[in-house]
Amino acid sequence: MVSRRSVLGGALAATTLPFLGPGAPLAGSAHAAEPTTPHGSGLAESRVPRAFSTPMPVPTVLRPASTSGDQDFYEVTLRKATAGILPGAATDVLTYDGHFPGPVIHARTGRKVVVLQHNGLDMPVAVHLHGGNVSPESDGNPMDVFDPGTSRTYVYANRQPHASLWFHDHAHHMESEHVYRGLSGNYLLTDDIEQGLPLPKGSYDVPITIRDARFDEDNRLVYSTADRNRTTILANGAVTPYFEVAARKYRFRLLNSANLRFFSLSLSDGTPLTQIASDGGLLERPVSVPVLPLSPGERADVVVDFSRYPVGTQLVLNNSGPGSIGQVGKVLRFDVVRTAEDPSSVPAVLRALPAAADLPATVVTREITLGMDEDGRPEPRGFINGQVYDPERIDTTVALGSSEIWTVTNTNRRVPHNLHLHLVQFRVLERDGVPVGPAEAGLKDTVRVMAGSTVKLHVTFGGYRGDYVYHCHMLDHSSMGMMATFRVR
Ligand SMILES: [Cu+2]
Repeated sequence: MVSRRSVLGGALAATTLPFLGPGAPLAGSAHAAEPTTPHGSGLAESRVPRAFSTPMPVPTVLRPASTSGDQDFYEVTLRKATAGILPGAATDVLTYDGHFPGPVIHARTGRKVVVLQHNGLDMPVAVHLHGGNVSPESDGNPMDVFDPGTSRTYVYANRQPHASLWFHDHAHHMESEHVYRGLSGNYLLTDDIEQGLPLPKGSYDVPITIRDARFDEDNRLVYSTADRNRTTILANGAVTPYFEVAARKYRFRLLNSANLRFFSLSLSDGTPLTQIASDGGLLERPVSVPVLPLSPGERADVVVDFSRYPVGTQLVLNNSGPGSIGQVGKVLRFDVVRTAEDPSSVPAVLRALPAAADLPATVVTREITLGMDEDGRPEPRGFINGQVYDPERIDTTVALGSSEIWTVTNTNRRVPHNLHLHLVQFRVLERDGVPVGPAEAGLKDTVRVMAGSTVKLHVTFGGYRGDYVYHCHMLDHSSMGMMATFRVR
């Protein structure tokens, strides 16, 4: 197979991107996000910005270069840029059209989106629409890259219901570093069902992408595989920012774009979050969640009603996931600064989804295992069903339109994983033999699979014939080989 090093070739070596190689320590993989040192970011403590000292940016919405009857056409250039992430300093990042955090594309079901991507970087790239039901030519398969100086047209038919999707780089062996350095953005697909609901809209509907990062003394983003020292938390690209809100309801579209870190999110006053959507769009009903778990690649839309707080209130979005609370325990702070009218509401029923018992009959049951070397070797491998990813191999063949049960087991003793399938939205039926709760019972494309545990999925392979990948979305792990290919025939 192609190694990450050979993919790097001379291309990356000629750039200024630091590459610490696959020999970076893995000892931390058991709790991949836990720091080993008290201030393990590598950044002097004095240079870490004070929490809540910068405003949270709202990502830029891309405008179509042109529109016609049934489609919007976008033109985007992937290029290097600098971002002011740390105080008084510029950090080199990789971007779509210069935007850090990544930009937002708004799409509507039934209306095609065409994106012409120009590769202005010095590495091959592939753009994947995560959660999209997309033809194989436009899926951004890891081996289907386009080179520096060339362009590629991606066509998104949007023949699927509303969902908070996202797009990101998927170039094999490089997706992890590329996403880490900035190559991701939101793709918010809406439809008549969603638009017909009185949920918060416009400036009260805010994407919040959370991730971690590690900086060096020169304000550079440091990337090394399975790095446990990414302990600076970014919300929309800003370090533990504040966000000024009105005393009314907001919809926040939360996305975990981190490579390894699992977040467990909660409000500092103990008020539960009202979760209204998961990866594949609205849940059937809103769910009150005291703590919201979000693994890499997962999305959850929540509504927070700030009208319960007087103006002047400050409310922190906390993280109780792996890691030191002092380093990674705070994500951002909501500052209630004004009152506002609020015509929005959260209906008791958001959409209709078939009950588990009413899902299409399944013809095949498969056992999928996820695992990686846990013995501390310098170049750990990732496996699906015992095999490292080989792009020449078709691991699973499914029939177009058929439904299958996938039983997915994490065979590691300590390392958590998750599983993302391209092309489809699936349903999670069970977790360790127990039916999942309502927050996980909607449409999903990425599911957490904790060490030693098993999830049972119902997957319908609709839309397109072709080859697609499934992989752990801890991108360091997929880079290590925890990826496989299914063919829809
Ligand atoms: Cu993994």
